[in-house]
Amino acid sequence: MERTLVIIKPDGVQRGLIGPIITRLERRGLKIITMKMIQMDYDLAKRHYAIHEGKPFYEKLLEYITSAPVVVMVVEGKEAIEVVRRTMGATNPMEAAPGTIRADYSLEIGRNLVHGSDGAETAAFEIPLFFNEDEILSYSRDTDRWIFE
Ligand code: IDP
Ligand code: MG
Repeated sequence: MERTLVIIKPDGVQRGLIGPIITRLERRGLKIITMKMIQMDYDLAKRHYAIHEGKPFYEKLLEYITSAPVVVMVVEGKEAIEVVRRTMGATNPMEAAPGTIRADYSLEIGRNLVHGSDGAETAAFEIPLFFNEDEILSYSRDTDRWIFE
């Protein structure tokens, strides 16, 4: 089982899309193992998006992600990192495949609703930025055997 960090960004919360976005993840069979609503401060945003420092969109990205509350969660499943990325769709909603969260609910790259870790190393770096290990729950679901072979 793999873990990945998912953030419903400020536009997702403001637009009332927490439910629909979580539904997309849940109905695929992914398991939410911790979740909370926070407003990211500038320092946390800088650490989370450190990899993008110096890029033209960096300052606007920090402004966007800190502008209002976000919902942050850890999602678990087989190949959860790739599954979440594919469920979200391409970074630019214009290029995202129909049926993905970004394609179905958004239009612009700077308002693309969701974040998902892009690899195992990234997930291992990002999850502890938001959660202590004791906040992450370990539980089984009776449906797991109907989701995982
Ligand atoms: P990702 O969220 O699909 O992993 P990244 O390349 O890691 O995409 O970029 C992080 C976030 O920065 C994007 O989700 C998007 O909100 C924002 N972003 C990326 N590229 C641009 C851009 O060219 N213009 C404006 N915002 C961008
Ligand atoms: Mg990324």
